[in-house]
Amino acid sequence: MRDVEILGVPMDLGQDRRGVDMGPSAIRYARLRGALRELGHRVTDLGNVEVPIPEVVEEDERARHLSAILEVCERVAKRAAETVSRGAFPVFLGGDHSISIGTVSGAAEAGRTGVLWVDAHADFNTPETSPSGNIHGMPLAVLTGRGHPELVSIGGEGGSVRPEDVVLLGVRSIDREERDLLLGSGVRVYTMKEIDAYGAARVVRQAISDLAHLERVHLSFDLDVIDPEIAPGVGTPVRGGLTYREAHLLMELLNEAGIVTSLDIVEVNPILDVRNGTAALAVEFAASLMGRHIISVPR
Ligand code: Z70
Ligand code: MN
Ligand code: MN
Ligand code: MN
Repeated sequence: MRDVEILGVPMDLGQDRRGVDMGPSAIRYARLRGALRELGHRVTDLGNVEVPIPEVVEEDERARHLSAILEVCERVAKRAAETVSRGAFPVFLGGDHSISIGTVSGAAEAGRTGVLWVDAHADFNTPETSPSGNIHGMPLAVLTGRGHPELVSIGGEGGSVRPEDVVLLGVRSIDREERDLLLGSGVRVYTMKEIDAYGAARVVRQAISDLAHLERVHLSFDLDVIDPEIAPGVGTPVRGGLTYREAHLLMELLNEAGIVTSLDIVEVNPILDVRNGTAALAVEFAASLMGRHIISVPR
């Protein structure tokens, strides 16, 4: 049983498609709190952090909406640090993936923290390499100390996490210069190619052992890692993603390993979704991570 604290961050400033700001509502509507309570956890919903809408914030060419995102992430980091200092397990609801600059930085205040970044994208651009200027394509670079200095400074000097403590899983869309930066970084990368070639079980077990030296691991789960045929409610769908069964297996193996200490659920876009199915999937996966077993066979 864990103390779980839910915090919504309805931010859509990190990318161009409207709708991810409704992600926290969609995930709550899909009964996240009830699902976690049924597993025996004590769950508190802390509500949402206030986020300005794109209509009222300033643009910025190479890092769009920079100052507003910076300001929100600083507040999110504070809230995240409060939750982990209470010994609770935080679940952050996005919003686009730029929120993780705040969530991970705050969670990492509890001590050295690893990151499992599960995403179709690498999110390893900087304002110099980014083809879009969208900050949701930059958070993992920022967290490892690369990119806009003001964003990097949220996690203190050199970033919030060490590249050797970061594993990226499920990737299948990387920009050229982003790729060069990522390959030189020391971050471990398992693309869909490895999952197809070796199977999800083997790759996930390897990822878990890569992170086994850490007492704290943050799971940042971008719903666009799931195949868009079953998870259409995301801003940037990319074909060839994780199946329903692969994603559950990932969560079940993580649950078994017991290594995850904080969670983001990001990039759910209810406007593009079909009957809130993507948010419902997100809740199912969160429940698998937090202890749901369909059947448990004693060994
Ligand atoms: C692209 C960029 C991205 C999420 C799309 C896309 C990045 N590499 N990240 N969806 N979550 O614009 O930087
Ligand atoms: Mn704008
Ligand atoms: Mn992402
Ligand atoms: Mn993505």
